[in-house]
Amino acid sequence: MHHDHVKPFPEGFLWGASTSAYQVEGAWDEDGKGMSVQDLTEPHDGITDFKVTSDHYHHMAEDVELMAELGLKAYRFSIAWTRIIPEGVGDINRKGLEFYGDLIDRLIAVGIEPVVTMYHFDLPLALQKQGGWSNRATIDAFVDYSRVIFDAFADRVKYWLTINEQNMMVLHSAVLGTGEDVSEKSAYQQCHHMFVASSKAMKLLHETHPGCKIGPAPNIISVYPASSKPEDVAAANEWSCLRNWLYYDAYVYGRYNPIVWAYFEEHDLCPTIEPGDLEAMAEGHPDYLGMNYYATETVQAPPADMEVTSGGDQQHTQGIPGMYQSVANPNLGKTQYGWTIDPVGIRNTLCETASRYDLPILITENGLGQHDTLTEDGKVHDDYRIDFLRKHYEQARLAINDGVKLIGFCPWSYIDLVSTHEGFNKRYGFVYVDRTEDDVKELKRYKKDSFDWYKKVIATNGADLG
Ligand code: BGP
Repeated sequence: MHHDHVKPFPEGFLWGASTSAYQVEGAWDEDGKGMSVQDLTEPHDGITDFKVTSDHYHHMAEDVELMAELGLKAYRFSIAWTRIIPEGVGDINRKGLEFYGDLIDRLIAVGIEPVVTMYHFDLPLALQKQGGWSNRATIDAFVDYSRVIFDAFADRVKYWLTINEQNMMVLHSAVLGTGEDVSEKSAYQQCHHMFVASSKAMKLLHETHPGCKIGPAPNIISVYPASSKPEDVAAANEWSCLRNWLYYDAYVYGRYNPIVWAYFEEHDLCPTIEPGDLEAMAEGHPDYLGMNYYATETVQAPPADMEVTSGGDQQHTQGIPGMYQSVANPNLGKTQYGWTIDPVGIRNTLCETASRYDLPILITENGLGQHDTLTEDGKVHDDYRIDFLRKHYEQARLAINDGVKLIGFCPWSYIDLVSTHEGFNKRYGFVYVDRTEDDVKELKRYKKDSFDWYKKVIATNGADLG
């Protein structure tokens, strides 16, 4: 809808930035940290592993100083489960608690709200060896881990996020390094266990720390029909149910989406549900919804002889025979890595989500992955990133005017880090880290042009997006 007078961003808006532990910290085997499934990744096809990354573990004080200079109001980071409980269950690693305690204290000292993701793609390897999320014991392990980190940090951390992109782990287990390319049937069983685990964690936090807020962080996007053909609209609706609403419906309403459940029945994918599981799901309620948004998808009804030759990645799928087929959207450009660029799509996605759930929403990720060039005088002229983010902020502000309770926006990423499967050269940060795929050099930090731009945006509470 058109707004004659566009209201500004609300006071207290959480101007943030995001990272995740395994992609930014490095120090993969230091100070008592156990191994996660990500630590199995080897360098391949000229792409680095996750052992050093941006070495935030050893540059944490410097990185927080730069955050303070940027003026961040919030910093979304994840806790590596294996730094806290190296084997996934059992002994607690005091040094891991100290590292995150120190980070949280430093953030608070400079007025930055910590937003903590409890688990971001880095399941402890010891749990994976016992079946990972296919094993119901992982539910209890996650709840025990939750109790440890709530007890340690919930006196200072108000905003929590349970599981990052559960939907992408279920749909793209191979790409996201979750250990194995699982069958669809077992992926949905794992998914069910994650629903129960995250619901129990939400309930636990509410019982033990009533002042805190907790929510999920799936990857949510509008799915457009390729045409006004009713069959294309049905394809878009069904894919959206399977990739988006299955997750928010389970987190918010504690139940399975009926369209998805029918798909499960049709394809013999129904998870085994033990007594008490649905009650647990119904008892965990998010206070807000995290949302990772990068790109929209456009789909049509699938041809009868449709073949799928690759699993795709977070923003790329070929389709599901009998449900939908992805097609290019002629109205949208693409990034260097083939993801569509759709700023209006963030407004569409926010409005669709708000009208379904009417909860506060925090954008937990959004950004542009692109090669950057460090000039001889130590600059990075990333006007393409500024343009990308500006357009998304403009649309987010319009979404607020449409009625969305948007409480903050945390672009991916605060600092350059290793992409999930496309290496270090796919950069997202406001801060450049000087290293290549195979040479970590000195990991010196440089402020990109987008750093100065974002600093001004934050200082004006979004009034100056220029
Ligand atoms: C999301 C993940 C992040 C992040 C981002 C960019 O799916 O939550 O961890 O990496 O996408 O994706 P990529 O690194 O594949 O470019």
